[in-house]
Amino acid sequence: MNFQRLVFSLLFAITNSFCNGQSPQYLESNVPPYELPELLTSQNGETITTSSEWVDLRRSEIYQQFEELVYGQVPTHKIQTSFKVSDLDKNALGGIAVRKEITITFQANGKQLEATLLVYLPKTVRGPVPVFLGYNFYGNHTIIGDPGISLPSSWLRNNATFGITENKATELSRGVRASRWPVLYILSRGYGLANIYYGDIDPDFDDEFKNGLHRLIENSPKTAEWGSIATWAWALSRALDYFESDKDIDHQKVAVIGHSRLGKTSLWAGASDQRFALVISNDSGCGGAALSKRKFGETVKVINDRFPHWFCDNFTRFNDQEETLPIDQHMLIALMAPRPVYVASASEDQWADPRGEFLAAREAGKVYRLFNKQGLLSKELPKVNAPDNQGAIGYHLRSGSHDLTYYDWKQYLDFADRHLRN
Ligand code: GTR
Repeated sequence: MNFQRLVFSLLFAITNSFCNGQSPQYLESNVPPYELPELLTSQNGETITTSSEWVDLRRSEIYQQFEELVYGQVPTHKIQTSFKVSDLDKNALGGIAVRKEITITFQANGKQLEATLLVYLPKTVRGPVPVFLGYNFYGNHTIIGDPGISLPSSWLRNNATFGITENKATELSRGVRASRWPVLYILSRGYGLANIYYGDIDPDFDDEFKNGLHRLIENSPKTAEWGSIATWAWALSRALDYFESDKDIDHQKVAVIGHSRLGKTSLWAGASDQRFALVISNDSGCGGAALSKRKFGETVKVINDRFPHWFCDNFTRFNDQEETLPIDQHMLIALMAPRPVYVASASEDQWADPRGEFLAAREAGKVYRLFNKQGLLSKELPKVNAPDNQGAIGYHLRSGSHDLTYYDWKQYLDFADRHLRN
């Protein structure tokens, strides 16, 4: 690890523990003894032995528990969604790509909200192309220095380094997050990339659900209703609705990807909407791929205290009570079965508990076996930069810090080639 990264990792750990008022647990020897809830035993004690028993019975039991206790149900109130291609450049990025912007309009109770879906498609590929779909943290214009991308008008988190002040997007931040989105590389591998700024859907701060999509619905969410993660996940499905109407996109080959809180989001989107053909969680940690019962790094109480708007209120019942959770995150990963799913961690990202992410991904393999699919091959946490990715579940522990890098993308594209190109 170079000196700068070491300092950054230490600062990150110190800031996190400082914010929490309690020090995070980073010692394997202090992980409490825990028992994972059984994937293959139904609530009335039946053992699940076939894929159809999983599909017909167990899957929905587990899904409902996550809905009620962790992420929250989508309110029954109907939100109308419509799409309009608001910008099209058939010669983008020096002529190698098609760039589209689709304005998504959400309407309910006479109010409306607009979000912009940015799509790049490679011109070298004929016919509908498979696409990676994900959210960005600072605006679509930050993913590549393309002057044609429109700036978001919604609230942004200030970041002086990125040229964002007064919570507004400026020209200065074009391309500042290009390292996370290697657009040219993705296109060169024959895939499209679709992106939405997550704040277009729900600005990421606790305002008691007065902004974003929540503003369209009169009442604030009930204890089992959606927090921001479920809201972001729901809107990813609306992007998928749009793909079904776009003949340039292969809507049956859409990989949903997210980093960190947006990795939690991609997992919940993949669990909620089985049209997603491949699901990728990059460094998602607590409330994502990491097992909660290990209480390693970020814990349920810490995440609920710091981000009260992310999960449904019921999740706070498990603050410092992880042992009473009737589910754990291996079950979330299992909800993807038999579709391919990839979980990635980073060696310096102990806050997200790499081992807990690996163990959850490995345990989910039990369900894949019902479908005659191989999960992870490794019994122990793989070494850094040695991916375990030959089965339908992929995992790697990248060297380095909490980030989405070219190395991660290379693994995802190779994995997608194996699963989406047949
Ligand atoms: C951290 C949070 C993590 C993760 C991360 C991120 O502060 O504790 O759960 O979501 O933010 O999204 O970058």
